[in-house]
Amino acid sequence: MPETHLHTCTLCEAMCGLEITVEEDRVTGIRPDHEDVWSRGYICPKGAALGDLHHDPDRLRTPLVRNGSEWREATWPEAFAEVERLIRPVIEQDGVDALAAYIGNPTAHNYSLSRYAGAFVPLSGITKLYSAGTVDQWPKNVVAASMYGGMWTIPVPDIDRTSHMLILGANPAASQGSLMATPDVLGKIDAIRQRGGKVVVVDPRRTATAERADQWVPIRPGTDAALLLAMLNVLVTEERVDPQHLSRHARGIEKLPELCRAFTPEAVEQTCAISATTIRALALELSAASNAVVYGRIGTCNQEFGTLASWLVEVLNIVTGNLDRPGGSMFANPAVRSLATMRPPEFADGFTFGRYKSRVRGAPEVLGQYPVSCLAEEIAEPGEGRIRALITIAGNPAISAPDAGKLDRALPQLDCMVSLDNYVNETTRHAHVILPGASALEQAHCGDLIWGWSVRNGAHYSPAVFDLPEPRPAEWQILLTLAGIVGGQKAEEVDTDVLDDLFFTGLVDALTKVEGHVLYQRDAGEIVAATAGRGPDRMTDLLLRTGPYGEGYGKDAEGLSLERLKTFPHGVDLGPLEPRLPEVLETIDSKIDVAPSYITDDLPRLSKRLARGDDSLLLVSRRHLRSNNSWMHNVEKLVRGRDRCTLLIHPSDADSAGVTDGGRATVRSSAGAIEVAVEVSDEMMPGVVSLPHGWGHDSDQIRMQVARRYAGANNNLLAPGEMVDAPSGNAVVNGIPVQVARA
Ligand SMILES: Nc1nc2c(c(=O)[nH]1)N[C@H]1C(S)=C(S)[C@@H](COP(=O)(O)OP(=O)(O)OC[C@H]3O[C@@H](n4cnc5c(=O)[nH]c(N)nc54)[C@H](O)[C@@H]3O)O[C@H]1N2
Ligand SMILES: Nc1nc2c(c(=O)[nH]1)N[C@H]1C(S)=C(S)[C@@H](COP(=O)(O)OP(=O)(O)OC[C@H]3O[C@@H](n4cnc5c(=O)[nH]c(N)nc54)[C@H](O)[C@@H]3O)O[C@H]1N2
Ligand code: SF4
Ligand SMILES: [Mo]
Repeated sequence: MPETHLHTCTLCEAMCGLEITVEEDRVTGIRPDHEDVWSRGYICPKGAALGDLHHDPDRLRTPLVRNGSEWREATWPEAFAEVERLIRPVIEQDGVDALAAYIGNPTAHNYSLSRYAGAFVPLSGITKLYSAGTVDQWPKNVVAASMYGGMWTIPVPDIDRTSHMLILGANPAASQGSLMATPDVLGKIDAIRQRGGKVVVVDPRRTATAERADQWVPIRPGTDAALLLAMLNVLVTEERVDPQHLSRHARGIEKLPELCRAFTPEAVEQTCAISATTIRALALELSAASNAVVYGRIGTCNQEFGTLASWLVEVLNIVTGNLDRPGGSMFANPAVRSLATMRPPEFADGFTFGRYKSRVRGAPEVLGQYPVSCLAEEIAEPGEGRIRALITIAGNPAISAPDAGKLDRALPQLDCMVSLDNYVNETTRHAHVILPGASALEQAHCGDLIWGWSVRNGAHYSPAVFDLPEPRPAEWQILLTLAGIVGGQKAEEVDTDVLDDLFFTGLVDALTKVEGHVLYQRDAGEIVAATAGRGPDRMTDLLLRTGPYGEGYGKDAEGLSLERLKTFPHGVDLGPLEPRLPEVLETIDSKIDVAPSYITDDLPRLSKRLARGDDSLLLVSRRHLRSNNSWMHNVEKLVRGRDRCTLLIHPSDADSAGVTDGGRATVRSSAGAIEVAVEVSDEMMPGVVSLPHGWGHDSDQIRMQVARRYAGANNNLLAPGEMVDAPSGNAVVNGIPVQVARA
């Protein structure tokens, strides 16, 4: 008899509700859950492929231990013993500083990892952290920390109510939205237009999102900050700066006129490749709309001026009075607060940056991390403080990090590399031990971090579809075991329940000391005793009960607990976003810092950019609906068909380079060269070429049969590792100077 299970898709921020049919332990169908209160029947082809991922014969279900160039399957105790055998001498000789962790993107989406990455770090004592965050949203984190006092206090477009949306560097037609969690973004873009509003897309490529909008404004990569400053300049000159209710909550607005004075539309038009007339119109339309929102995403982060651009997105929303107002840019209020959003103790007196520097290139730390491109040299460069051991958690930096070739050459130099991952891929092939996590269907799900930037408030719990087969540990147990081993315990003696209790009790204890928290001055022992279970469920129960809609351990009988949430299989809708100022602010004076000097100090670098000519083709990245970063190319039904790893190039540039549609091209940068198929299209603006990221599965050491047949090429071989956005250290993978020639 077929059974039906409801589950949330964890692949992207849309968090779609799925209805999964299982017959004899096999997924036989995945359809949208039309009753899901959040996604209301929306789904994309990736969600429908969760069954293929679950049944993928290449997905690891048993730990692998490397023996020279061979892998052997190991039991869990053997695998952990091997970790201990390799890691112990490194720590004994060089201390825990010789050990680094790399945390990848699926961590944010995975029930175990999202909760326990935050436990793993303090329990293990690891100090060197790298993550996909510095090839992603680090500029946003710097901006949010500096302006609002929380690195994850990132406002989200109120897309359901806005009447004017200016989108820069995002293509939700492929990505489904990012730092803007909602299903069916394109449907919502249509709805803005249907209610008489306007949508403008600023992007070097006429994307499918731009096609759906009212206007496409092509922009030279990396110049969004200049465009936004010029828009600000117009608002200042035309006396349209009108922050309204925000004046009460903000300081530093008066600094803005001086900061943008030199950036007139005429001063930036050549650099941005956008006419002064268009820039004026963009600014005036934004300020004239009854409500409006500026939204910038990866194209405005992964670039030379990522922090300035991300800051200016906030500034424009503030000076037009659109922050924290319906139809503008608002703060979500997640039912389950993510531990990642709690301010680390080292920043108790406010955020500072560059407290210490990386060993090899002297890169300043930003929010506790160095640019991910430092990882390769920190491993490869001999000397005191060298990284000798690495733990990767759900990450594939050998593909996703800039200067990927350098990292690929550095990883084999590690004395110990452990990967918590479901595949033998470009990164994990270098590991000594691979510890497989669960498939998305083998674990329950309840989102936390992602709800922090959702366009409505809500909560959703879905039980696992399949039990995790014995004797496989859940990923939170794997992380705790690794923490125990790194912390000095013998592998066979690590008791994950003890560590879980230790972390949980510590967390509860800390919350009872936070003034204003529901648990303030409550008895920690009683709270712990009143929270049943273990692992992510217990953590979720605590954070749900103490969250904004929680029952508060006896304070509100109607409030949410995990038990109560489970009675809503299609999720609970907690309503549209509501104004949250000033309560959401965690700056020292509870005001928005509109012009943080740490960020505005970077303006001279932008001024210099205006003087620089543009004689080279610039490379940008793109995504595709049927793929997810680097790791879903092993699902035949998602990858078959026309080659998607192609170089998009404008006809005039194709002519100059001597390449033709369907032919092959060599793309070269200062970091490396790759060969790809050419797709000539006027959807690119002249002077800019585009490649997808996440490809390059041609190594014969990976165990992904399908991906190897659709290998493509890795565009991060072209991204020079030293190119970073200065204030955040975020990688510049958009706007790389390249040469294109016939292969
Ligand atoms: N050129 C260029 N580079 C980019 C980008 C770009 O736009 N252009 N985008 C950047 C961005 S935004 C990001 S987020 C990064 C992503 O960078 P990464 O996070 O390093 O890369 P992913 O491709 O997401 O790799 C995820 C890994 O997790 C494994 N995995 C998947 N699910 C699970 C799970 O449930 N448990 C465990 N344990 N493992 C799992 C997969 O097998 C894979 O190895 O790439 C960045 N790199
Ligand atoms: N299907 C699918 N969905 C995904 C992912 C995936 O790999 N596949 N990855 C997920 C992840 S980890 C993330 S972070 C999100 C990212 O979500 P998005 O931010 O929507 O990412 P992209 O779809 O890559 O769109 C980025 C756009 O920026 C443009 N761009 C490049 N450089 C510049 C520039 O300098 N200025 C401007 N204005 N535009 C520029 C590119 O042409 C591209 O159209 O997507 C998530 N969702
Ligand atoms: S849009 Fe697709 S990948 Fe994203 S959550 Fe929905 S079904 Fe999953
Ligand atoms: Mo990302």
